[in-house]
Amino acid sequence: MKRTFRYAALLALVAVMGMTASQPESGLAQTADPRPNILFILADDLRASDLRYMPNTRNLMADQGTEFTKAWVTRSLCCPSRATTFRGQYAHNHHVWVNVPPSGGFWKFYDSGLESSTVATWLDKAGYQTVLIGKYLNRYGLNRSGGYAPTTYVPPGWDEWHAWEGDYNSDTRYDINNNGDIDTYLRSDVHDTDLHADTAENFIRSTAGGAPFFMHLSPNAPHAPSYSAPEHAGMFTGTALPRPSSFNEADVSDKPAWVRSKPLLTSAKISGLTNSYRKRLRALQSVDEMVLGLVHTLQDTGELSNTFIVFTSDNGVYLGEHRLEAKAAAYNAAPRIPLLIRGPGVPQGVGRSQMALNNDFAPTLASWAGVTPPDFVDGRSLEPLLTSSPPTSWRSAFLVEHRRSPEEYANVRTIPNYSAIRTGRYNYVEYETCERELYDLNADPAELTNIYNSASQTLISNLQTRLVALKSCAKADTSATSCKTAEDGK
Ligand SMILES: [Ca+2]
Ligand SMILES: [Ca+2]
Repeated sequence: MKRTFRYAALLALVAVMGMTASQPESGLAQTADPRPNILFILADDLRASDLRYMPNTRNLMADQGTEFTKAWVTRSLCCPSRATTFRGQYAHNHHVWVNVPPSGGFWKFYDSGLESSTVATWLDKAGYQTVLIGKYLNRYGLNRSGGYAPTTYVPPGWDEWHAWEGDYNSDTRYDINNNGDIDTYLRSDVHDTDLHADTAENFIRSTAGGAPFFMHLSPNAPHAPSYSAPEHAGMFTGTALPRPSSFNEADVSDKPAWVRSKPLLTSAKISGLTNSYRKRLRALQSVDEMVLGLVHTLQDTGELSNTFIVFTSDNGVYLGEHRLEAKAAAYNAAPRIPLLIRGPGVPQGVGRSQMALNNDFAPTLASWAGVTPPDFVDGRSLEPLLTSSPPTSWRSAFLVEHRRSPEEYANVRTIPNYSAIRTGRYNYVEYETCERELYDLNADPAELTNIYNSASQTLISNLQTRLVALKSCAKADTSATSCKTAEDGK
């Protein structure tokens, strides 16, 4: 539904109620929709630990909201994770496995018809004003061969559309599809995150007082090459690369062959990672300022108290942990994401250690909007955890999965296919190579010692049984265990 149509509908409603359009604004405000606005902010490749360098976000979202200290994506790669965010499904149920066609990317999502039912279409049908600003899905704005082909296409469910075209790799210019018009911007004129922030603030101001909005706001930061605004150029020039105990893991004899084949990081490699890390932190400063500007705009327009704000990421990345870069593996840093939520009734300044997944985003947004999500959704609403008395029973495990494709870039395609189960205590990984990994996260949170060969057969067999149920779980298929049942282990 278009905004103009909604405004006409609101006027009609006002007329039916015996009021006239010439009444003062307070008369209109009384008829306004009481449902909350939803602002969903999805950073790209942000690590949970990066939040320490985002003071506004910590202050406005963590101190004034709830922080999920164990939030995860179930496939740590951009496009599959974003498909999950829009649909609430594990990758084995939406089948968008990678970033490039034919097994993934925008084209897979489009060709499979998955756009016909997303959190945007659900909320749009319920009368929400929906808007996407920033990155949509990898390969949007590229043709099937990967050539640059900016598009005027707008997927169903979106009333307003300000989507990034193509890759994130031009030092000089970029294109945005603004509601069907392709506009070109110069980096020397406007930094992309700042442009998205302006677009978002303008949208909030233009819709304030009308139907509730759902905004999917997805900056490219801090994804490589981590462009930053000129005013942040001098920051973090001496900041050290984090070196957790898993950094440049000395002994990888316990690890599968694809990790054993990685050499120790050289000092040149570590300098490169340090440089990348500093660029990431600089790029994040505009995201942090964007959060501040949006909260102020919501406050100015009187919408803040009735707006849920989610701040999260599509995946983490490795910065030398286990000698790795990039993502898609099952070790902590890539599937871990930051997750901060504030809004009406959400406890402030508290943490939740229950497992929250990207599968849960779409059903959580639906529950805030009063919409029942479709049967295919695997995730669950996080609403019960956003009260002062969260339930004592919650999922006790979830699945992390990976399927490689020959088209995908080397850091991803060299990881053999695997399915992994994470419980509160264990991370157990089964590779297609028949290699196995098991980490006791209580004794070895850095995942330095694979105990598969010394673990009890009972433990292995319990984890295997649960993994079998998880990797084929599906709600729509009555012959499979539902993902909720498989995660609950009951
Ligand atoms: Ca990403
Ligand atoms: Ca080791």
